Amino acid sequence: MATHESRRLFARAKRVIPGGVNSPVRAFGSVGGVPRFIDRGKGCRIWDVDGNEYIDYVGSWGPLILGHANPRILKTLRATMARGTSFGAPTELEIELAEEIRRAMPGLEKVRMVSSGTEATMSAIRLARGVTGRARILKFEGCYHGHSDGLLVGAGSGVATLGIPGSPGVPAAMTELTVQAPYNDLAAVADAFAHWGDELACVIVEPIAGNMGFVAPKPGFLAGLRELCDRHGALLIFDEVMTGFRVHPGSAQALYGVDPDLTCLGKVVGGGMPAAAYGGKKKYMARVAPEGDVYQAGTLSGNPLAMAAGLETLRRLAEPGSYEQLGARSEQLVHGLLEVASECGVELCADRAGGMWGIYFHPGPVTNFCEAKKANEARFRRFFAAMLDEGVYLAPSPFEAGFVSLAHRKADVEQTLAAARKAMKRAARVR
Ligand code: HOZ
Repeated sequence: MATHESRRLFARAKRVIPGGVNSPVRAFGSVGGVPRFIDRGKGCRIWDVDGNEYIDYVGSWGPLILGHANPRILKTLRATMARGTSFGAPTELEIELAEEIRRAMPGLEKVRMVSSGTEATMSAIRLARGVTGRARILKFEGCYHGHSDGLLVGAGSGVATLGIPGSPGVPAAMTELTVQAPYNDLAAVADAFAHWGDELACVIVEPIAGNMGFVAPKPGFLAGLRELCDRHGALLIFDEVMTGFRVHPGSAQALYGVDPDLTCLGKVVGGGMPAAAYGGKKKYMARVAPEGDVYQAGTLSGNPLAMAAGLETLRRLAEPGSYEQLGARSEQLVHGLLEVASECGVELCADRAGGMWGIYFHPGPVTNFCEAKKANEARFRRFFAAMLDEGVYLAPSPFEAGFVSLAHRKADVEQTLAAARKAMKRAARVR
């Protein structure tokens, strides 16, 4: 496969951009090889600058649930753009998107738009601290909630991919306020509450962990968190940046029937443009400035292009059959990959929900970060590289979930599985 143009651009990028990329995991550091510079996308496919075609399971890391260059999104963007790109003043589109979110997720009685998932989680935590007057927070090992200081502890995603515990530049005083527990371990959370009880402002959790691969919550885990938070006067925050509108029409909170106090959204709600949001119960959201005293602001918050793309995406998703289709595709993929692995004598476990999925080269089950880290990384690297050669673009890290979109057809997944059959044979040679 020709990669000289990507190579050339990567070398050029490294001269002006740290590591040649604008987000660490894109550099292919843990999987090796040259990161593909993308020229264009259409539906479930992308083409790199060397003209190679790939079936894409990254989907811009989740936002592109309708696929690349979706005609409805492009049409609404063109129409919105013609009226101006940003005003720093309110527009009707912001209300429409907030209303659409509340319709689908009634727990978000009020919603504040921001521009990235990092901003959403950071702001929700500030709000939880403001509401409770407490400073400590509890997060789970391997969960990733963006790159704000207090959350870069035991984080998944790029931090796990780089294999680093945290980051220089984060003062110890910030992370001292972050208590950690293993994912899916209610007893550890109960212990943390026993120890820190009236100091914990909130528990923040990815209701399905997607930044250490794909880890589903055990039955009762999320409900148990709800109960512990209620008992100790802490707020429960669901970070649904990844799962929001991805795993169920009402997101993971509807899928598991657990009602958090605050929810963070991102990715899908921006429809491929930079938008994110946090919201929740009115009594808490009333504390957000200017209605309340907890400050948070942003020049491009509620940007009209991002609102228009998000709104059109949510409207398309609300049409009948969307989630059945996403579920059928991820099921076809995961089931097929397990079959291929078993044919090749490779230990693999896999799981999915809606349009989100993940695999581990591990006999399974994987229920937390410690287990996720035991998966065979060398085998993943081999599989990743072989899939790329076969024209399938997976996330370049074993610690990221995969995504299917409404543009992935049955035949695309069949083609992927044919590629996987060859790639798995190559992965099988790695011990
Ligand atoms: N943290 C993102 C995935 N969980 C990666 C973002 C990116 O590199 O674009």
